[in-house]
Amino acid sequence: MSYHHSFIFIATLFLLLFLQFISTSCNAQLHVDHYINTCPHVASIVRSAVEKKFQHTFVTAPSTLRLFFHDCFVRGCDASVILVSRNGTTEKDNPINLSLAGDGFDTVIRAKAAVDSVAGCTNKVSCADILAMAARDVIALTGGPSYAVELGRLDGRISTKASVNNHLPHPQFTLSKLIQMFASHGLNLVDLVALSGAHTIGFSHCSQFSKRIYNFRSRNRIDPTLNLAYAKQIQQECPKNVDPRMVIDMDPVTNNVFDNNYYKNIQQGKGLLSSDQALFTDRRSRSIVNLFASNSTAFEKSFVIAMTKLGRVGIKTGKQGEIRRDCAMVN
Ligand code: HEM
Ligand SMILES: *[C@@H]1O[C@H](CO)[C@@H](O)[C@H](O)[C@H]1NC(C)=O
Ligand SMILES: *[C@@H]1O[C@H](CO)[C@@H](O)[C@H](O)[C@H]1NC(C)=O
Ligand SMILES: CC(=O)N[C@H]1CO[C@H](CO)[C@@H](O)[C@@H]1O
Repeated sequence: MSYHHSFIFIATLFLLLFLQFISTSCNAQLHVDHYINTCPHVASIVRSAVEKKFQHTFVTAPSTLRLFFHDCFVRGCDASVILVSRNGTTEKDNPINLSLAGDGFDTVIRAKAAVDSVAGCTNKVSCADILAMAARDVIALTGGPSYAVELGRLDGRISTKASVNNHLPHPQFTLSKLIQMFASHGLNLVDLVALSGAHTIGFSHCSQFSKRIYNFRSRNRIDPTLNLAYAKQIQQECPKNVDPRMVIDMDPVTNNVFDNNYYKNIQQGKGLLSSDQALFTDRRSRSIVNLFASNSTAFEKSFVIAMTKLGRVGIKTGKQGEIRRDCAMVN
């Protein structure tokens, strides 16, 4: 080979490696303007569908936000949580789903229909991206921060009941266990504390905390980290043989507003779930709670960063996924 030929050979090799690098880095990454050419107005189409549903029922907000979290923690943000099966074997059939309000699923189905009804957008936007945008919209609708959502996720084809086990945090988890589970998804302690602030809106079934008010550590007593007056209040709302469908506010003060009051509550022993209160009881996270309680800008900034990181968990690109025509079924 002449000097000239080997130069061309090496240059071509470098060019190919470079192109491969570019294409994999683009495929592996999400972009806020992913739909700029295919469906440029997707964000406003989703927003108005979500707004419409929110005006009909407030539950739209907490149920959609929680659905996004559950989707991302189980097999990544791929809308696998929305898949249904005739034989009842998908993620949403796991008993934990009892607490996933149907309105969250309905929000995505409606927003998808709105997107598909716009010429050019039909079957161009993934259900996973629609869920990520809807989660952003409900946060803003309840008074929280708004932010640009990274897009370009594909929808997964697999959803199993079993994959939910060991992938979602339980309200009885210790802080160490929570830290471990969030870290396995690339989320650090600040992200954990910030994302837990989502419990500033929404509802919890009595069973999620009844041990704390009636049978703490299998003894007939109240969890000592609970504010006593608050414990008595939630005992009133959740008497011993309460209807299992009964739910109560997660934030006893401003439950319909996405604010930093969640952190002020847990400073006072008014964290409804044991996992909420643990953020203040444990010294490792207490200073973060104190910061978010005193500075809502700091909370909002950290929350947006953490939501963006959450939205990158286990995303599917290329042959790993598809754009579902019907969010509830694989193509
Ligand atoms: C840190 C670990 C977490 C635990 C242990 C946890 C646990 C729970 C539990 C037990 C409920 C009550 C469910 C029910 O009975 O209906 C709940 C509700 C909720 N969670 Fe979490 N969660 C955690 C983190 C998150 C995160 C990261 C988000 C979102 C970013 C989130 C958003 C919500 C919302 C919005 C609700 C209210 C749902 C509704 O009203 O329909 N949670 N969570
Ligand atoms: C349930 O249905 C899915 C297809 O919808 C199938 O792949 C799976 O094997 C079925 N599981 C059982 C336990 O029948
Ligand atoms: C609150 O947090 C923001 C953002 O981190 C920061 O810029 C600001 O200085 C803080 N405010 C106070 C009063 O500490
Ligand atoms: C919304 C939903 O799919 N709910 C189901 C959750 O799981 C229980 C049984 O574990 C079903 O009865 C619900 O229909």
